Amino acid sequence: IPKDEPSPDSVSSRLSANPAYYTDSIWSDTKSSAVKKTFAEVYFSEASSVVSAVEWRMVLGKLLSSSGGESLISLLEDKVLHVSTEDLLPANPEILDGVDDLMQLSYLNEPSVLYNLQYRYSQDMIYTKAGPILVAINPFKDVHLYGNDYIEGYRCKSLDSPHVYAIADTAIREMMRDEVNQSIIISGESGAGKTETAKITMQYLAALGGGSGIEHEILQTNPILEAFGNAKTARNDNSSRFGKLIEIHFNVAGKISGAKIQTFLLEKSRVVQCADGERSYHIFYQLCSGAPIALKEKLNLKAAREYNYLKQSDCFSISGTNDAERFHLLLEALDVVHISKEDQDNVFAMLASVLWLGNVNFVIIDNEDHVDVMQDEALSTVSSLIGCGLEELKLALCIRRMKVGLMILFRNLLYHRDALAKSLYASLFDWLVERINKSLEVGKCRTGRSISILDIYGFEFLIFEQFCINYANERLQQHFNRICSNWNRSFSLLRRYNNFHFSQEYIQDGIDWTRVDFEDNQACLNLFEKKPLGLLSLLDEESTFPNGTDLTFADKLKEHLNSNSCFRAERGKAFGVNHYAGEVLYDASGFLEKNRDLLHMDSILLLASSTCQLPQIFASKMLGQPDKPGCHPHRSSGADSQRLSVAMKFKGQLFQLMKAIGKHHSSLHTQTLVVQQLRCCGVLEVVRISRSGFPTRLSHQKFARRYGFLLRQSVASQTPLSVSIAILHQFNILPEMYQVGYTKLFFRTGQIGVLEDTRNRVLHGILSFQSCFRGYRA
Ligand code: AD9
Ligand code: MG
Repeated sequence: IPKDEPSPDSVSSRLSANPAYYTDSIWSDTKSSAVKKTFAEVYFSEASSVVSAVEWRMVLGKLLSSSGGESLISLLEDKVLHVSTEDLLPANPEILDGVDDLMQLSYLNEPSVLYNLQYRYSQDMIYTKAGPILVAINPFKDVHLYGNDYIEGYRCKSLDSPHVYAIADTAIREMMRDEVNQSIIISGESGAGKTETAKITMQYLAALGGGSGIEHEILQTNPILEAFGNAKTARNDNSSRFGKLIEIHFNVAGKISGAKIQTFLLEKSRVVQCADGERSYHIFYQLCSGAPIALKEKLNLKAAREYNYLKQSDCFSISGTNDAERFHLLLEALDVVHISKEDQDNVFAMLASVLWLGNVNFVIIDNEDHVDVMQDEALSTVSSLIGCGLEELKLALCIRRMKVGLMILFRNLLYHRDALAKSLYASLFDWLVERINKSLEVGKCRTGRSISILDIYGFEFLIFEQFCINYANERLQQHFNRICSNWNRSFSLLRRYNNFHFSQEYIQDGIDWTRVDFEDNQACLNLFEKKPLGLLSLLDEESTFPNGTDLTFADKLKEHLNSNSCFRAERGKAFGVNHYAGEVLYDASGFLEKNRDLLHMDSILLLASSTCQLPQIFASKMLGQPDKPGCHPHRSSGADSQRLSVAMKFKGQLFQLMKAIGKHHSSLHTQTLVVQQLRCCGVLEVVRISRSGFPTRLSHQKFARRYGFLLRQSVASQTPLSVSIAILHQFNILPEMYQVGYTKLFFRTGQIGVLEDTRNRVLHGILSFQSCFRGYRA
């Protein structure tokens, strides 16, 4: 649009008349006009898939002029367009490109934060600080940021640089110095890199606190728990399907003395059912491809393709992963945590029995309204692997005749078979964690010093397990909000003192300080926890009704919760919950069944009658010994063993967890680039609070070098410190806006922007002059 292009003179005069945009770079909202969208696509074509995921797109341009609510901006290739001034956000001067703490940005807005993260990411700087938070962006490749050299670099150095090692180092130092337990909470969406981050953190702690050998054991728990608790999903080839809190204990000398692992809500349903292209737990494929011939024969083990549970999703391998090799690494890890060869064989027998159970089938007996178990290889193998008689097994799998149609009876039988498979697997997982904990047991000389790392699986959509996990994330968010609010309070004195300047900052930065307080998610938590009319109570109530179905549950929700602002009624079995991370639509299908999680009493008695050790242990746990604090299973008078509902058990665990991490000091890592996640985790809010100090720091040398030429008098013989002070005076920077340190200058938000603008204009003048001069000579 060339005719709109203003003359350079009018640009600079408008710029100086418009101090709000003195950096003359701005972000423009491209959603509001079709013309702008074209530019946006050109500009951000590479990133468009990421950005469009949250329907958010901003491009960088230059402000040419601004009047009457309209602005003229230039984009790439000298394209110029009119936009509403309201749609513009100020961008930061170049000198702040890629700052390692978002607190240092002169202008804090989403595009600036995203630009900064992208700028760093493009140079493999995957970590960025945001005040007390460490943001990590998944590199999806090996970045050379880890290993012994790096560990040595960070060891006890109290470095403030953005790295997960620095976070771990701070945790150790503060634990030792203040004798306060520490927690590191890792949050982010599925595939964001939480588990990898947790492992990197553990490696650092092990390197610093190692010596006794126990650190090696602790690290070896990772391949074990990943084999049994991780699976390939659509989003992540190694997705954790359970939550984990590992507490690493230290002695008075700062050396690791032991550890304790707590796990949450293993996704049991994956054992019997998984979506196309996904896999069941890694261990099954590892066992099938890696077991030595003798073990295969002993367990009558076939290839993964032979098992119904594994073949239903038509996905057997993960590119770049060798399951057989992993199996051998797993055997080594099991040795390290002192699980005997005999116990290992017992574990593999249980795994094989789960696989074979999936192949057990039923036949409809002609002319009788009767369904029977098919007597085949699957049935006999299960019976020998579980260590029970064939007849007992048949009896347990065949429920008594019910007055229902044959097809329903058939379905019920499959359901009971799957329930046994799921509960065998879940019991095995719990047993394994218990055994690992025994091996890592903290010695008698407990010091009470520990660092906990929480790696809980991220926000996902739709089904029951995710309903529980999203509830847990909601609680964690509240915990985080509280930490930050406390932190906020500690800044409030400073803020009151500097009230005047802060209000100036608001105007310059476009910062809305009224938004600094964290959005409260109590309303959503109430929606879950309220009694008797909350999501969890209603779910439990409906689960106890014999005639309750997923549909009656969904209807009840709509009846009682419709007026709740965090709840949205949908058609059929669907309902929406307004989480802090955004609205999530749930499908109540399977909620009741999964919440009841019943195992038929016949199945439990079958396990109890086993001649093998593991099934016996599992059965006795099911029959009433509380296997975890907070869970008090009891035997009901009915035919079924009625345990605490899954949701209530999970709630109990969650409260314990909050109690545990509530006592600690926490720091929080968060993952991924997407703006929505930054919003979810309140990253911008934290940075806003942090910025009430003096976030921009420059050494005297750098400052003098960059701005010294602007001084009217010669400074050739002066020290960088005196040059710096002369610059500050010449530009009338208010004393409240900076602090002079021994080696550095500290500035309040936005100050560097003013100086940069002056510098640019002077430089621009000099360059124009030089080009005229060259033209004349030519
Ligand atoms: V889930 O909620 O358990 O589905 P996570 O745990 O957030 O998820 P994970 O740590 O498993 O994600 O990371 C996914 C993949 O990203 C890993 O398998 C690695 O291939 C990749 N990744 C993550 N972090 C790093 C890293 N720091 N360096 C290199 C990484 N690769
Ligand atoms: Mg994970």
